Amino acid sequence: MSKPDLKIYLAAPRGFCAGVDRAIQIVELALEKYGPPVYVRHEIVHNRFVVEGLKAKGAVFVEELDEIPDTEQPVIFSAHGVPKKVPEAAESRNMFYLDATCPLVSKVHKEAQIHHKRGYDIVLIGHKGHPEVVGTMGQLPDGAVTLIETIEDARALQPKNPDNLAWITQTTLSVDDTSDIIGELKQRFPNITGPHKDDICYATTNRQDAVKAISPKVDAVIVVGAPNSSNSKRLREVAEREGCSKAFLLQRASDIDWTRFDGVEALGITAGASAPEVLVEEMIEAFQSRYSVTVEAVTTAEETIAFNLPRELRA
Ligand code: 2E4
Ligand code: SF4
Repeated sequence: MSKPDLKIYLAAPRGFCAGVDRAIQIVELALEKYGPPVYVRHEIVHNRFVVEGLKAKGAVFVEELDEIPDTEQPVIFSAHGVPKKVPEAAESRNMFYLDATCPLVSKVHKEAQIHHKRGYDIVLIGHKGHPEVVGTMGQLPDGAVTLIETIEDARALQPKNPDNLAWITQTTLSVDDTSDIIGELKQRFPNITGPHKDDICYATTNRQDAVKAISPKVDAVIVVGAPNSSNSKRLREVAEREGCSKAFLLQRASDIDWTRFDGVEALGITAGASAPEVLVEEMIEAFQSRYSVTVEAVTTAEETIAFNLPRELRA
C-alpha cells in the first residue's frame, strides 16, 4: 500500500536560542577544562535529552547547592537564573561557580534592582514557581516584588502605592497575553513605569511569530519541547489560539500518538528554545516512515545574536 501524502511546514526560527546555546556550551567547556564532575544547579535548560547527554559526559545535576559536597570542581547555575542567595551561599562555601543565566534574564534582574533602588514597588508578570520567576523575585528582599500571572490578577491588584509602581516580565511569556496584562496595568495605574514594550526576549517573540505563520496552514502542530519548558508551552498555546485544534507538545518521536494524526494532511512542526534540532529531525523521520512527506520551511525572521562566554571559559 502506498503511503498517504503529508505536507510538513517547518517553522523558522525554532529550537535553540543564543541563551541556551551559551548555557550548554558553558557546561561542555567546563567539563573539558576542569574534568568531571561538573555540578549543575537545576536542569541547565528544560530538556531531558540535553540533560542526559551532559550527564553522560560527567555533569551532575542537583536542585540545590546543599546537595553538592565540598568541592573545588565548578558549580554551574542554569540558564533560568538564580535568587541572589544562591551565589551568596556558593561564596560562603568557597565554591567555584560559573553563571549560565541567560544575559537577557540577567537584564531583567538589573531592571528589578534599578526600580527597587529608585523606590518603586515592582509588579512581575510571570508564572508562579517557575525557576526564572523564583530567580527574578530573589534579586530583591521579600515583599519588594508582587507576582501576577493573569489579566484577572492585574484587575484585582491592590498595591500599597498605586502611583509608585514599576512592572517587569518573565522572558518566555505569551506576547499577546502579556500585552493585554500590561494594557490593564497601564489603565489602572497610569503612572506605572516599565520597559518600552516588555521583557519577553527576541527568541520567544520570533518563535511565537513563526508558529503563528504556520498554524493557519495546517491540521495539526507539534511543538518539540518539554512539559516544564515555559517557552515551549507558550508555542503550543499560540498554535491552538491561531485556530489549530490539534496542537501537541511532545518530547520525543516515541511520544507520538498516531491515532491523533488520522486524516492530517498538513502538519506544522516547531521546537522550543531548549529543544535540540536532532529531536526535530527525529520527529520528521517518524512521519516519513508512515507518510510520503514533503517539507517546506516557513521563515519569519533571521537570528544572528550570540552571547559571550564567561571569562573563565573564553579561548
Ligand atoms: C532561560 C530563560 O524558561 P523556560 O521554561 O522556557 O526554559 P527552557 O529551558 O525551556 O528554555 C530556555 C530558557 C532558559 C528560556 N528562558
Ligand atoms: Fe535567553 Fe530568551 Fe533563550 Fe531564554 S529564550 S535563554 S531569555 S534568549
